[in-house]
Amino acid sequence: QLTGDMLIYSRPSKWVEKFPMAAGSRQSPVNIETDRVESDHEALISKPLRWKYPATASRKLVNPGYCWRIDTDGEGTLLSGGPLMDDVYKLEQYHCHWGCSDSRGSEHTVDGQAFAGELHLVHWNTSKYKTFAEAAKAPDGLAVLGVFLKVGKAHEEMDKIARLLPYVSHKDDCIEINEPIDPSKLLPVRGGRAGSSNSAAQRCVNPCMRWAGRIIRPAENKGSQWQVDDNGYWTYLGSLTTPPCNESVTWILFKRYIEVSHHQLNIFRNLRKFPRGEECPCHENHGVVRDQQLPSATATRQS
Ligand code: BO1
Ligand code: ZN
Repeated sequence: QLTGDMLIYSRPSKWVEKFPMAAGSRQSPVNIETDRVESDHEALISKPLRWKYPATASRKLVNPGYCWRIDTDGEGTLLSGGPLMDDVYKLEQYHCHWGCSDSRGSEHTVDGQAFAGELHLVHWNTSKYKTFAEAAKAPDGLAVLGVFLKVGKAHEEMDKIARLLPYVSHKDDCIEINEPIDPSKLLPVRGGRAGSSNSAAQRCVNPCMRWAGRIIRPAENKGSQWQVDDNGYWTYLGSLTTPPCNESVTWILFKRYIEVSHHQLNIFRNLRKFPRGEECPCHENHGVVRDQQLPSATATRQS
């Protein structure tokens, strides 16, 4: 009998017993087939995606036993536009998924390829709901911004987190964050890119999966100005990737990846799954691509 957090390490087929939603029709993660996504310029470009994350919003670093997670106070944070239209979402927390080797670790895959990790920035819709818990039950309640991690050079902002992880080495460890950690510095900058196909050549097959051509981000050193970014993101309606698997997430996955070092990933892998006394490391914590029950499903099974 699997209980509590250990359920997270089991298979989705096991989750269903306790969380019927895990058998739903918009489960995440999915494989993104880059030549079968819909180019929805009109709808998505009319409301460019934009975000604002004051570094002071990152309050606590937590080891819940299956990842590292930074809880924010949400103050001054904002995600809006793109598939979210005019609704304003606030950042609740961000956390990371990784694998036991550098060749796996992301939850979503791109044309069947996994990345070394995947960062998730979890937001909730403050325009429509009063609390995160209430939003988590609604089909348009949550928005998760996903960033693929590739092994390369060490990431400066990620290093601030990596340096703090020894203080939360065991499950249920938690520390207050005193130095500013800026989540917007964890988002991709010019250079890397998830997927190899020419985005202009993409066509519509999966009605659930869309491609957007434009993102707007705050210009560097110019707080109030927005900058256009043509590399874009993939977006689709999905779910939390772990129990309770709520089908409440608008997923927004950046096409471009960020680089982290092998050493930084090893620091993640060294986090412990259990409270002090038991020393089982969290070598991997990524979910696998889920069966999709869409009318024209493009998601593929992964064993
Ligand atoms: S993820 O971003 O899809 N990997 C994801 C998965 C689970 C959660 C957040 C993001 N969190 C869960 C909490 C539960 C809570 C639920 C929704 O969100 O761990 O405590 O019940 O309410
Ligand atoms: Zn996640």
